[in-house]
Amino acid sequence: MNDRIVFELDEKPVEALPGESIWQVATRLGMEIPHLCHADQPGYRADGNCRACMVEIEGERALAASCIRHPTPGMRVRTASESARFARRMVFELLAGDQPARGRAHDPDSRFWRWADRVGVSDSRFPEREQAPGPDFSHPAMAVQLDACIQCTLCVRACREVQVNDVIGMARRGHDERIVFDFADPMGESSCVACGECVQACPTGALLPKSAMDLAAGRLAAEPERQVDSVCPYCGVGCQLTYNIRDGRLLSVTGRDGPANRNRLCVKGRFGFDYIHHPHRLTRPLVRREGVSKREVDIDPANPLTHFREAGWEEALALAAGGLKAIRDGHGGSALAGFGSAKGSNEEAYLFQKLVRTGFGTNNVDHCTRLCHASSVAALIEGIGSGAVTAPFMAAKDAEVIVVIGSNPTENHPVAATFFKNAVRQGAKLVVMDPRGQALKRHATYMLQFTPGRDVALLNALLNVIITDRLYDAGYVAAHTRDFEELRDHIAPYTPEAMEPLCGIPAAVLREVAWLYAKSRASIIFWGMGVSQHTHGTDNVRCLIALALVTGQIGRPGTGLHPLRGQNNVQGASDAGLIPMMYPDYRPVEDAAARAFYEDLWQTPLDPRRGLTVVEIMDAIHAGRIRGMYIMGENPAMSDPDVEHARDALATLDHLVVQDLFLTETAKYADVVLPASAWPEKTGTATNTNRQVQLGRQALPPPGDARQDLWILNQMARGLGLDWSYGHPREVFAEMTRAMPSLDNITWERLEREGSVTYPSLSPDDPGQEIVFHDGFPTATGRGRLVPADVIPPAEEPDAEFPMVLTTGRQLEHWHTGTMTRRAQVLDDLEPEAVAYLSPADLRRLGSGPGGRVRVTTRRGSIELTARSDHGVPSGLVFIPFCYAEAAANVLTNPKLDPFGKIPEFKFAAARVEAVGEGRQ
Ligand SMILES: Nc1nc2c(c(=O)[nH]1)N[C@H]1C(S)=C(S)[C@@H](COP(=O)(O)OP(=O)(O)OC[C@H]3O[C@@H](n4cnc5c(=O)[nH]c(N)nc54)[C@H](O)[C@@H]3O)O[C@H]1N2
Ligand SMILES: Nc1nc2c(c(=O)[nH]1)N[C@H]1C(S)=C(S)[C@@H](COP(=O)(O)OP(=O)(O)OC[C@H]3O[C@@H](n4cnc5c(=O)[nH]c(N)nc54)[C@H](O)[C@@H]3O)O[C@H]1N2
Ligand SMILES: [Mo]
Repeated sequence: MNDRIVFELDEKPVEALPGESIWQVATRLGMEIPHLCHADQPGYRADGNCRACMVEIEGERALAASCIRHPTPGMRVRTASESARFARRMVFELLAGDQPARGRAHDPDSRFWRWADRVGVSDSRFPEREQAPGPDFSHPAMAVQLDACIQCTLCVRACREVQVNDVIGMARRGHDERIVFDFADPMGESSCVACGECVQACPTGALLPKSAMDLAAGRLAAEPERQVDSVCPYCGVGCQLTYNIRDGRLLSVTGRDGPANRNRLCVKGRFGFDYIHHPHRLTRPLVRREGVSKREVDIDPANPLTHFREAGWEEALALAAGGLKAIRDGHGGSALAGFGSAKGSNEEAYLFQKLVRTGFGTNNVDHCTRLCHASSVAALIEGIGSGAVTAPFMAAKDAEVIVVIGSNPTENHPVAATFFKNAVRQGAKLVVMDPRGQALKRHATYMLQFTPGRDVALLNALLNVIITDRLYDAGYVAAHTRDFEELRDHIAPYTPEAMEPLCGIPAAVLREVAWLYAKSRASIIFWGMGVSQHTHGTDNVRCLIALALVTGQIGRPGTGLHPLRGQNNVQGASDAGLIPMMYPDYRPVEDAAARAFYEDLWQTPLDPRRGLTVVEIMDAIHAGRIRGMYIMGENPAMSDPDVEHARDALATLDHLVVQDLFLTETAKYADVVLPASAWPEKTGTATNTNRQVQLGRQALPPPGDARQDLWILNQMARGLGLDWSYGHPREVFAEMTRAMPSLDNITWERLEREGSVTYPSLSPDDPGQEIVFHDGFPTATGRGRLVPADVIPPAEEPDAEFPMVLTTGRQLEHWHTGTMTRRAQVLDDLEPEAVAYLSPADLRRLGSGPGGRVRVTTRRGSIELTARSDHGVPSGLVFIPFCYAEAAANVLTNPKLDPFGKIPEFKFAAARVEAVGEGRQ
């Protein structure tokens, strides 16, 4: 290749890499050129507007902005010539004059002032700006003080080009030019989603995180004393971040350049951390008071002492483990069950399932994956022999067609969504399939807003077109799949014309989408709970797998199957064996060879029968078969379907131990509550949706007498008669690498050094295989299996009494059952009350308006909450987030299970909605 560019930089010959600017070459070679409007960070385009980086180029009269100027062969550049330095100093002097003097600066240590120091400018000869705009403190998380704004437009690029939220823009011209939110709204009233990217980008302190400010003075109050690199505890994206710490508290959080986030964060990752400092944190073990009934759960989490008494660790652990041991010894291990956590580390998840399997003597161990992607994993293991993603979500950048089905990533995987939006800006076509019109709609080439629960009808129609019109990849089908003929024969009647009335999408559109997906150079599918949480969730995923397999849209860059995993560590917890039918690495408990392997490793005989799943465990409690439970880091009294039934089960238990950060709805039924460590208080690994194993580091100690989850697990094991003595998580990780071939070549030391390694990793220096299955699948035959699916109606269809469809899910600001985010001030300020989203038409029909109260009733129960008008919601549908304890959506949901994944139908129930009281129209 002839793209070598040799030129002269400060009289030395240097070489530019392809595409490098002069600034980048100089910086790479260790030279310093000031820069303000240029962020040398992934995703940021150089703009060259501030002129702080000017250099002299021989033969040119004007100086050049080095961040946008590219070298040409033989060019002679001088970065430190007198004229370049003079011009740069002048730029800083002018800018310094245009904002509060350093003594009054909002951030006296901003990038601007640090560069000003380096170029030797401390104040300005120029008069201060007369009419600086006043402060805007309307947003709960961020302060806007445009008197320090230098119009560098970094925040505009952050908002429009990096996170693609399109809120910040420039308005007016010339001297009056200024940044605005939407149509010059106060930030707090704009459509800002509070990702904070603009705050992280701003070089002057014009945008600042309120958490670190003295608001009255309008300035940063404190610099962090120390910083700790870790990973975000919220979703499965796995953003790397830095905690900024002062006085034993998290002052603020900054995004780091991790492989899944490239410095980006969302509102929860950036502004949602103060839950760890909330006064409701449990700081002492609690024991239920003598004689207090478990039907008596009207307990204020601020004051548990009405129903519980405090106890020392020794007593609490003796009671906690002793109660479980007594049940085991009296009724056998299968009278016990455990729910582990996808919010903790891999090491904790591994120890939890080992404790249940070897200490309780049962496989009754499960976790929230059952309510989440259990159906996806069932279909993936059946179809392609592996339950994890075949490609990371970053693969979207190499795709020509991106399909997002039953997933709302702008709210639930917001940082992943930014990369989808980036890909669309680069020319990829986005197809969104969702009954609700969600935020990605704006970026979509096709928005298929189809009938809820009719995924199989929609997807079978696509398969029908692909097979009938011979759009499939016959070579790939012959080489890498089996049972094609069965699928072909099965799919024949599912023509787009036949499916149109079922799924509500015109046949012609179904044909276009089928052609688009099949014929593109590279198509990739992302899916979420809208697909998995149905009694036919496994069938839905079988169709997605079939789409990818018949078209060969898998195993190459820009192709694949990606179930967007939910919890920060649900991939890792599942890999570690927190599943009733599988040991670590998905080895079936009923497989004698697998059992022998783990019996040998753990030096204990193991139960050969598969255990019960989450919802089955609740039923088994009612049936008197399960009497004791250990629940760590899950809140089933809010997250299970038909939650009154689940709460009733919890109240029936002879013995319940709950290990959490707060007195959750679940902990209210406990005999013993063990106060545990939040993610920023522990060190451990977590595995994100991309199969990236990442290291989280402890930033702070747990409060009061709360303890590390790992320590508590050790003590509980000892109480059950196991001789555990795991000290540091690295010891557990070392055992895991012996138990789990998927972790081959990944060591603790490597993670400490590299921060993130993708599995499978083929050698100690292989960063990991991001795209898998380019030449076959880890199935018995090496082929992917095509499994046909029939259209099965939802378990409960609307009727005269319950004429509407209830679907449940999430909001950007809140996490699941709200335990953490409703105790994070910014998040709670942004979404403070329980809401039901209805179409404007239905609201009118109900005689209510936005802000009015509605009662939503299903065959399970009834809740009252505030109505919100949403144009994205089709008439006949009501959407309710399940995070509000005062109006718990799961009082309403249907617990009917998918027969394969055992996942309940959270996304479909027949419901009735009525207005109550006056609407505030
Ligand atoms: N802010 C926030 N982020 C989260 C979480 C959180 O609690 N809060 N939780 C995390 C977890 S554990 C998970 S699993 C993920 C979940 O992330 P998502 O899968 O995005 O979550 P949901 O909001 O439950 O549902 C997704 C979409 O399914 C659509 N849908 C409803 N019914 C149907 C249907 O019949 N068919 C189809 N195709 N779509 C339908 C809904 O309209 C919704 O847009 O989010 C993770 N991220
Ligand atoms: N209606 C409806 N219900 C649903 C869903 C839906 O879409 N609709 N989605 C389902 C899905 S996908 C999921 S994943 C589940 C989630 O259901 P859950 O896992 O039950 O929900 P979370 O609120 O995430 O519960 C996590 C708990 O762990 C605690 N915790 C956090 N960090 C730690 C830690 O480090 N140590 C310990 N010991 N505790 C910790 C928190 O305080 C909280 O109580 O909900 C399911 N339920
Ligand atoms: Mo989930």
